[in-house]
Amino acid sequence: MLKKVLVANRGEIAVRVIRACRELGISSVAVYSEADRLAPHVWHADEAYPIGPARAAESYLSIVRLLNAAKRSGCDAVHPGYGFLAENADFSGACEAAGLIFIGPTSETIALMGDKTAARRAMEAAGVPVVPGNTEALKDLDELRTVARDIGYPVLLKAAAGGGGKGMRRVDDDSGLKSAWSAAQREAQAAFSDSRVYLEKYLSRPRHVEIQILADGHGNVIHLGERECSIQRRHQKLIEESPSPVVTPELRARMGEHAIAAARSAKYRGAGTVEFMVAEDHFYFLEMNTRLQVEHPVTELVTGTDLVHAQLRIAAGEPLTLDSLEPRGHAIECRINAEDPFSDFLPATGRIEQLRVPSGPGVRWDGGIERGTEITLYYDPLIAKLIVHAQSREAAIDRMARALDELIIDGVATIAPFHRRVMDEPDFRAGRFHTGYLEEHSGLLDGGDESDRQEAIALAAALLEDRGRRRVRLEHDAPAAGPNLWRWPQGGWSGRGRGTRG
Ligand code: MV4
Repeated sequence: MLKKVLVANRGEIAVRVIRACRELGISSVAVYSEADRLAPHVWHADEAYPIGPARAAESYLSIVRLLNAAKRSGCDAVHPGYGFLAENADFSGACEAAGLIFIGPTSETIALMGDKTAARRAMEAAGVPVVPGNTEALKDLDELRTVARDIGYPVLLKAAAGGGGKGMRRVDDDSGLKSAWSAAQREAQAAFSDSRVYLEKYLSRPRHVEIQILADGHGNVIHLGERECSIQRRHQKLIEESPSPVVTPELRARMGEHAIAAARSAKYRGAGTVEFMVAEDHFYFLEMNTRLQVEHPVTELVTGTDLVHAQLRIAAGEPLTLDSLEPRGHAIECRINAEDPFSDFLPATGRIEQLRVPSGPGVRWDGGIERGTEITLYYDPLIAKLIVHAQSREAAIDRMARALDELIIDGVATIAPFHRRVMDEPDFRAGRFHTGYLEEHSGLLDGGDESDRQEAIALAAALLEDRGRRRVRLEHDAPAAGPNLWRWPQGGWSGRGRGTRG
């Protein structure tokens, strides 16, 4: 087994990985920026090394500083988490060159999947369905016009070095080609220092369904079913679940086989995700993510598998002992972002003054915050994840609503109230949604009216006084007890309306 792992990350994912290390008897090493001296991931770890200023470019994104910390700590492996350098082929290559095990696939696999046209070629060769379009970067406007007419409008221009929705341009007819061509190239150059673009047929309102895979170094590859991630805002996932309401056992088996073929053709090692778009009974390869994903817990809950344990075991050279299996029950994750959902998801900052974390049956909290944690603009707004598991989708939604009711975060705005509304929204409850869900339900983002705000403030005040969260008042808060107040009041504490006071 590995002896000591450096976690090249912060926040909830660093805590998640450190916990897994402790469970497997592996020492953990945290790294921290000047803004994170008191952050939870630092005290969860066995040792911790400063790696520079708050700015990520000078700390969590500094390959030299991370490798220096790795060397000083004497670790044998590096876990990148997600974000930061997790899908950076230079970083994994530098770890390998320094004699460290990079917990993830090889730098060749990362580079292959980072180039979207190369990935499309590899997938096509492996027999995995890809969206109609071209698999080489476009040379000029003439070629763009030819390919666009060939596959038929509408089409979507995408950055070859892209992913995550940056640099995409939809074109509806010949007249839109020229401006889209230069705009897409300009955006791609600005975002990825690589102006290459290519074309895909535009799919209307696809669902985003992704398959979790695990591959060991001995040729074993399994899939662990799908995650439904269609509830997004500007390409940021907000709610994920497993299984998907639209995936049948037959579809799961077919998508799973293609995901396994994709992983094999990329000589994949470790945990990975094959993203598909699902539109009208067809599914198409979108991207492969060569990392552990934010939403991995929903898969863990329905498959009974610990994906971080699996990553650590695979990195240590152990063979997989699991087999692909059908999901049990239903899991949902709500991302708790420090953003104001009623002000266009404006990032929120400040100090976590009060924190009451939900618990009870089927509830999991993966957090990177504590009372007193400072939320700054230096890092991602994802501060925690609330995940539930229950026997059915309906029961899981009810459980999530209950857990959100228990959650109190005071001091920094979060999108928890938005999630609470979604849990009551009929289309979500019915599983009727696609990637345009939020645009079609913009009412979910209205308001945060004054009474909501006042209620939240009153609840936080109650917590400060250690009275807990009360939808009903405690008996000693009630007016002097009338004759019928021994019963739970239906019409409030006055007793009126139940015929007890005339
Ligand atoms: C598409 C598409 C429609 N047609 N490609 C957005 C993020 C990037 N990974 C790919 N994306 C899309 N690619 C074709 N040919 C629609 C989207 C898309 C989307 C995809 C997955 C999840 C959410 C999305 C939200 C808007 C657009």
